[in-house]
Amino acid sequence: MPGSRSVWFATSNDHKFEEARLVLADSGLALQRLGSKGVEMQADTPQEVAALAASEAFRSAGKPLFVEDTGLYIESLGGFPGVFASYAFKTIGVDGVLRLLGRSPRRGAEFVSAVSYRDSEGSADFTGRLRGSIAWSGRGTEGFGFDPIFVPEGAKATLAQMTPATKCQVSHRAKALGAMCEWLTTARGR
Ligand code: ITT
Repeated sequence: MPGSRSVWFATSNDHKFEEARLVLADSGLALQRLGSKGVEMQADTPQEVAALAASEAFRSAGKPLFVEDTGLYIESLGGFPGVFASYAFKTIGVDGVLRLLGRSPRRGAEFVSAVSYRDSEGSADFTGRLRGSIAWSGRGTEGFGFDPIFVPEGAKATLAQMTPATKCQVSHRAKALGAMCEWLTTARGR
C-alpha cells in the first residue's frame, strides 16, 4: 500500500506471523517481519516477557516493532505450563499435557497473549485472552502448538479444526493485535 506505515513483528514463529497478517490485513498498516524477537528473557508473565523482548528488539533494530508472547494456563495443573508454554510444547508436547490431565473432568484453560509495541515515540502494551478447555484427545490439522487440544468456550471444535480466519475471530492473539491496531490507527493517528 503506497504511503502506508510499516510495523515490524519480531517472531521466529511462521504461524504467529500469518495470524498477524490476517488481523492487520485491512488496517492500512504494512506488516513486515524481523526474524526473531531475540533472546527470550525469563519472567513470570507473558506481559513481562513481551515487554522485555520488545525493548531489547527496539534497542537493536531501531524500527517501529512489536513482539508477542503467549502463555497457556491449565487450571487443574495449577496454571502450568503458563509462561513455559514453549518449553512444555518442545518437551512433553500435546500428548504429555493430555497425559498429565488424564481423565480429570476439570479441563478449564486459558490462553493469554501479550503484545508489546515500541517505537521512537514510546511504547504500548496489549493483552488478549481466550478461555476454553482441554479436549480429551487431539483433533484437527490447522494452526500450531496446542491448537489440536484447545476448545474455545462456547465452541465444539478445537482451534486446529478451525480455518485460520475463524481462529482469528476468537483468538487471544487476534484480540491483543486488534487492540494494538486500533491504538496505532486511532490514538496514535496515521
Ligand atoms: P516467538 O519467536 O514469537 O517467541 P514462539 O513459538 O516461541 O515464537 P511463544 O513463546 O509466544 O512463541 O509461544 C509459546 C508456545 O505456546 C508456542 O511454541 C506454542 O507451542 C504455544 N502457542 C502459542 N500460541 C499458540 C496458539 O495460538 N495456539 C496454540 N498454541 C500456541
